[in-house]
Amino acid sequence: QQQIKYLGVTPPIAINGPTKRELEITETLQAELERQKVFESEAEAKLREVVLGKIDALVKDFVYRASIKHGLSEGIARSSGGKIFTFGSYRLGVHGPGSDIDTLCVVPKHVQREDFFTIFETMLKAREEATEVAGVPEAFVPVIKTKFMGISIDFLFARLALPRIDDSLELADDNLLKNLDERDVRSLGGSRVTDEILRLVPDVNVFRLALRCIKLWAGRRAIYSNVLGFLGGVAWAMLVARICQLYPNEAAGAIVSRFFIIMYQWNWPQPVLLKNIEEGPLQVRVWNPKLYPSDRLHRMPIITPAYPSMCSTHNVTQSTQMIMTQEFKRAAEVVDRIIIGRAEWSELFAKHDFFYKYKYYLQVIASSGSADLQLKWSGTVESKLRQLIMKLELVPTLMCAHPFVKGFDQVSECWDDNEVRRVATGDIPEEVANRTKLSELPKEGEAAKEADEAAKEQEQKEGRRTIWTTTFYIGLCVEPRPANTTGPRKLDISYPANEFTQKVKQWEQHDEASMGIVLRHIKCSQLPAYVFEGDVRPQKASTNKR
Ligand code: 3AT
Ligand code: MN
Ligand code: MN
Repeated sequence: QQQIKYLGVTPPIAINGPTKRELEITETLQAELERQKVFESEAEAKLREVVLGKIDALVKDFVYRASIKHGLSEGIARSSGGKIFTFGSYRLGVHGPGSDIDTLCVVPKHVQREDFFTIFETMLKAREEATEVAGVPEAFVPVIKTKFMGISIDFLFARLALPRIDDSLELADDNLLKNLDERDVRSLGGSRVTDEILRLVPDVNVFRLALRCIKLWAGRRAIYSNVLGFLGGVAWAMLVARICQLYPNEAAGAIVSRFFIIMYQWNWPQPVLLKNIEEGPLQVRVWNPKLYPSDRLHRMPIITPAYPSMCSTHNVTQSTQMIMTQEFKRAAEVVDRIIIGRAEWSELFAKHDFFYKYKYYLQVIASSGSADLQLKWSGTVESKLRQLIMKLELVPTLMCAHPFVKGFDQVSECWDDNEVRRVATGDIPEEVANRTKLSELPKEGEAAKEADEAAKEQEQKEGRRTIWTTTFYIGLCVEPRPANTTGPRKLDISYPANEFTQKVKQWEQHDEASMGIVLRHIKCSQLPAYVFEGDVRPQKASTNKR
């Protein structure tokens, strides 16, 4: 008997094509996604191509100039090449209007990382199309962020151990990673993973439409965030890719339906793999729960397909896993109804109900006196929130600690220390509330510094201080009181709370005088109006009646 060829670590579940109904719901899905504005316009798509052409030329020019600077001859400098690769949502073909283009600049071995943050950054700044050029050389994955002709671009850099980089170069060969700096290996990772995902799906267009649906759904349901213990873009892409492998001839609407059913029933911690994990030429760790106890802690392992394979879902906790599982279930039920014509796709994309769901919430309030500082401080606090979640999960009466996917940034104008203290503890008096507004922090340091200049000027003129706060929310699900007992259910979270504040204060740039961190336990009725974003507040609960 002839063996069927297939992509993935197991044979497909079914190889049939779509039914008439499945084609219909795929069409209505496409239409709903258009209505929800997930696609860019044709003009924007063209503009992106123009931008990519220009930056490809710019990178080649950079390699030439850096080669000359390092003393190479004109001829060799000319033939040194240089090539850009894209990754992220643009490369996958699931980007929306306003998405950035994640771009990797690959250069030959004589061009240094330092050249990237000097020569290339200067060349970018000199271009009139480029606005907001900001290099972050010290990041774990160093990057230059820019806006070019209105399109955001993240530039990564990788130097290969090759004398020249031709346009025909591909990044799939693991041997390319030999003798590279760790940062170069990391920078290459994003591109290698996206390329591999696209190679491992049976039909790229089906994959794209299904993934767009899943991304929109996960965003609306507030479960799209790697940092806070849900899944990030790459993990969602790999899950959808796996379902595509299992139903290689299905239409996108059917893939979405199978996606929710299979993910709801998935036998975690069995990993989701797009191919078998491979060993490779480097002395680096590849995900392996048999070998590494820390890898056994991963609750929902979703493993990247390019060497060195890693777990993309390291941050998932008991609570976030539980919440995602509930969302898979809800979504599977909605899609079931869509299939039989009893619901519309728009219902799948209904907004989350996080602020209606719990009786108690924990506010985590990070504050400081400058936007530039607040950017880093709130980022530090956010990156440690999952450790708080894990500690809360150990509190016996707490069934679930549900982090909300984003913090709310506010600015307050304060007259005196007392007002500053009240703002930092989330206990804002009415008169200060009038001087407080929601205001997203600038995305990067330069813009933050400008905001700080303006604030300082105002302070000198009017005597009021500007205080930045970022408030994160954690929904607390408390075990119901056992029958035939009375009085409020005890919930003591002081231990995890103290431990958390101590942890974040260990940050090397923490300064007690200028940065605040406060945890505040509130009832749902105390939630500030801004969290409802214009929706109606829930009615006062009538639990005491009965
Ligand atoms: P958008 O459409 O751009 O919102 P995306 O999936 O392209 O969605 P990003 O541009 O934020 O999202 O990220 C693209 C990739 O870059 C995903 C991940 O491999 C990598 N990446 C993102 N943020 C970081 C980070 N802080 N550190 C390291 N890698 C990151
Ligand atoms: Mn992107
Ligand atoms: Mn990006």
